Amino acid sequence: MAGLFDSFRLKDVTLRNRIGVAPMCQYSAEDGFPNEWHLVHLGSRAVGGAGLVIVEATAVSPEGRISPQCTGIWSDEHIEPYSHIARFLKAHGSVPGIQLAHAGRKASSHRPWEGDKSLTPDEGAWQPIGPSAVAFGANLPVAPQEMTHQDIARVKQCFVDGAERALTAGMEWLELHFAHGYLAHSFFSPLANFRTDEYGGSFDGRVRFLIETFAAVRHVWPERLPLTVRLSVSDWIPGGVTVEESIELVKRLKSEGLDMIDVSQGFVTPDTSQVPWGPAFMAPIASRIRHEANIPAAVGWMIDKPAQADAIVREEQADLVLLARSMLADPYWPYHAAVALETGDPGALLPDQYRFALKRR
Ligand code: 8CM
Repeated sequence: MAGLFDSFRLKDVTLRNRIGVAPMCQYSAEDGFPNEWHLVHLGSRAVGGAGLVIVEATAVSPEGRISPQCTGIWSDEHIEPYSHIARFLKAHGSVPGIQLAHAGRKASSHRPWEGDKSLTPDEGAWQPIGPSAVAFGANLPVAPQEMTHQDIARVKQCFVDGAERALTAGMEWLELHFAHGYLAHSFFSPLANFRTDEYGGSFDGRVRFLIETFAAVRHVWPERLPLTVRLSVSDWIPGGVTVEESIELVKRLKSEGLDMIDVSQGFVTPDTSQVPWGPAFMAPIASRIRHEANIPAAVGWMIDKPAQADAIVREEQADLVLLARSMLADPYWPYHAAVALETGDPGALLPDQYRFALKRR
């Protein structure tokens, strides 16, 4: 039975342990270019011992950014700084991954610490797009423009181009962001998709954009490298996405070549009142999806204790834990977890520069 510090192989990629840095957002880029901040932020977590480091939600097109400061990969000029990051992560024992994203109707916003609300035209707002011309609401009151078939084809191609650039940059693990109310999730959810054409309505219609985008990316992303999807598997709102529907979607994605499902949840509307928050609350749901769709799974949310993360892996609820806040609080979370669990060789997670000094006597 595998534990948190056993290696994990998916396709031709082997992670040194079952701990990943979840894709987040640093809201610290200019014109989409990652910079020294991103290198140090991500690099520190590789030095801290993570098996997988996923670069933040990276926009496949300028209008797909959440904020003007989000990273992007919409031009060939973006490739070089990502290759720098990928090289460093790999040199320190982590597999370099990246999440490709389009914010849909949640685009054109201030950074969270600057108000977290829609930009105004004089602040440089742009027109968000989405499946239907219905706003997220609350802090994001701007209605998106309903996407035409031409828009849909263009954005799919942006995901494909982004995947090719990520590969050129040396990324070895690709995740598509189909969660948290951003573009793909807003196609999937009946709470955001009110289309009457073939991209809306029935389950088949609502998953069409996701399946087509995934299949197009799989076509260019090498078979030997993992391709995963982060999915909001429940909207926690009556009439929204359910776990049962998500299992059916995961099965269809699997038949298109999905290698792992990254189980997430919620945020397609501002109503979070029914989210069953609690320690590792998504782990039992990840377990159900992992078993019913028969596919490797990653899980996050409110996982901060080493024993809890280890139990999730040992009980086969998930193959990987993806940590966000815990990693922000402690870049050395994997090293500290190895010390706490007294498993393996914690020092082996550290670079030479630190290992010799921190050698446990
Ligand atoms: C950023 C902000 C909010 C989210 C996010 C991110 C980045 C990645 C992700 O989710 O998966 O919900």
